[in-house]
Amino acid sequence: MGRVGRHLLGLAVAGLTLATGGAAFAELGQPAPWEWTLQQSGSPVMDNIVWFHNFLFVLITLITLFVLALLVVVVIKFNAKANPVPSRTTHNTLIEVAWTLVPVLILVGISVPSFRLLFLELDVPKADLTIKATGKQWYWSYAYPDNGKFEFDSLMAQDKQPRLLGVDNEMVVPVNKVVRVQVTGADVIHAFALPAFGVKIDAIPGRLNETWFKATKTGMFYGQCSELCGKDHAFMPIAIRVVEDKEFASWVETAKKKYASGGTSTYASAAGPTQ
Ligand SMILES: [Cu+2]
Repeated sequence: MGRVGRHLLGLAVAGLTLATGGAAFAELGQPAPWEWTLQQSGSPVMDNIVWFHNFLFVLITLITLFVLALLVVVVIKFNAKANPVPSRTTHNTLIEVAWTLVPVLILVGISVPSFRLLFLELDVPKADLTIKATGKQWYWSYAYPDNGKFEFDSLMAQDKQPRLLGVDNEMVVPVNKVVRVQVTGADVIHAFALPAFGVKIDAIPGRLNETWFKATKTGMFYGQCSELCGKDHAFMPIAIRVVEDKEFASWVETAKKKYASGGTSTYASAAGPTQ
């Protein structure tokens, strides 16, 4: 093996080590240093998003390699030296039909899983519990209308890890339950986004948006406001603690008492003039 070959091998090994090392760092529900793929999935919707992403990645790689191969063939076989007398052909019905039809078929092939995913995200299944998330400048409020109608604010906690993602009061949900999240904004447009659950939806004043997730693992999951909403846009994280049913029930009991007086309910104008 030549010197160049050895260098290339060295680079490949280094790259691979970095990649696997990066993956090993990856913790569930939060970003990790050197992360270069999607966050580990924690919900069925995210499973599908990951699958769709990988499917498109394979497809786009094959197409790119095919076009590259064609270009290489043209450059080698049809340059002025190798092919001094060019052909005068201008039309080839078969090829023209093929290069129209094949891309159409590829797009149709993409659209089927794409629409399936869109409907999975949009069609909220029968929910086990509803939480209303209200984006405010610059924190979130979570209301639990099904579990005692309490509401509390969730602000970024300076002293908590992970940095800029830890909050004082997390949203708590039971594992393996369909959680319907109703999202609105109290002042300006925010966006409720949590990568591990494949959730991202705008929080718009005067409008109630709806999304859902079913957490399949217990643990902490972090997201951020994803709509530029003012000077502290970067400091209104979303933290969701997924727990077992029993733990959730006891948390609800504590929360009912703890947040009972928290009647500072600044409900968004979504509950406006029609009520
Ligand atoms: Cu915001």
